[in-house]
Amino acid sequence: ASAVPAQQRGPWMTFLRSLASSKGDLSSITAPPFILSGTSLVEYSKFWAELPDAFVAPTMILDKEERALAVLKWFIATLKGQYTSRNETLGSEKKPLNPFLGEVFLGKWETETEGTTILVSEQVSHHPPVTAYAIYNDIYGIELQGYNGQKASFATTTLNVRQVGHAVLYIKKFDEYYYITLPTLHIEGLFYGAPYVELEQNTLIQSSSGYRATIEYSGKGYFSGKKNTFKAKFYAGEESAALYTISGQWSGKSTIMNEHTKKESLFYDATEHNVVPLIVKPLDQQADYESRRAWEKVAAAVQVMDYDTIHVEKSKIENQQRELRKKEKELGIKWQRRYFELIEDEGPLKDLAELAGVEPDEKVWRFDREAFEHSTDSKL
Ligand code: 0T9
Repeated sequence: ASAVPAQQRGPWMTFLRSLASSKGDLSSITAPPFILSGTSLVEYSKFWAELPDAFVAPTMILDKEERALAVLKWFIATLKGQYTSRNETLGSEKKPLNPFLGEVFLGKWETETEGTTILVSEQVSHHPPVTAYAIYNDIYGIELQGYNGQKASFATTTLNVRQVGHAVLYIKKFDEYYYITLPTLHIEGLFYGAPYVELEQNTLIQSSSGYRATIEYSGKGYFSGKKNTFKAKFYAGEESAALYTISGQWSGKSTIMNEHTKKESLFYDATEHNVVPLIVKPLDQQADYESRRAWEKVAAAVQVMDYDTIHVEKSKIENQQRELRKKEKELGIKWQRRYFELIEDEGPLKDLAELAGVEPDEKVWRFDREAFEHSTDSKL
């Protein structure tokens, strides 16, 4: 049965055909209204810390092995929000709004135990699209930084999406880094108009303490016949025998097996965890380059599936951007990123990437916290 509304079946097939002939960048393809979301991709950075308790938990663990396991648990806990939340709230995966260069999304989580956790997300490149973000909690001394883009390719009925970029978690108290790679994914259910994400391949979490976790993903049927399954191996240093094996569903329950004692226990239950909503300033207090304010009219039109207004309002933003780029060219200047800078990857992260066996990016986007704190945007 198709989830495509009857009048949109033609446009949906046209859209699928343009997906098939597109060369990696999906952002510019127009999709029928029923599949559009009024949320910009720059917002998706929030999924890393919607569970502030899991985010800060590693900072309170003195034992480094236990701490690395807590980082793994937090990471597993983020997956449900990252990859299934549109299905849960909107009925299927939706096509996010394509962020413009310089678009920012800011917010904070306020919880009784964890205090304030801050999110700064910025679109730092438009062609190809790249979003950079920083999330930090000063009370617990933890910070996550990262950036990501996507390379897509279409094969028969699925859309394959490779993620570019990585995330780095830093724990101040132990001066410890965790280098996190991003999984590849594919979009299923496209033909029926009910797209959903399946993760594939793996994620690597390499700690500067030496601990390392590899997480392998699969969709329905590969490991267990259930969707969203994973199998993680947890290692100390260069050792080739895993200390623990963690497996199950990242959107449900997973268990941890101690490879030495062969004892098994519950690792994480995603169904018991409730996300803490991010607090975002009211629209009238936001700058015009802030995501929700900039896209306000488009988002409202998406809500009521008013295709003409979506088109008119989107074009306004796109034309504005074209004008900006033209001006920059005339003046021979480059767009100044607000809170991130592209730097040569020297220092501890390069070593960590090498330790993890991943090819380090030559240049990486890093948060300029001072620039952020000196701006009015830091008044959240
Ligand atoms: C980083 C995440 C990412 C962004 C999204 C592929 C995708 C854009 C990128 C990778 C986040 O940390 C995690 C989750 C979901 C990813 C999105 C799923 C998706 O479908 C979109 C792409 C661009 C589309 O919208 C494809 C067209 C559409 C018809 C499918 C709904």
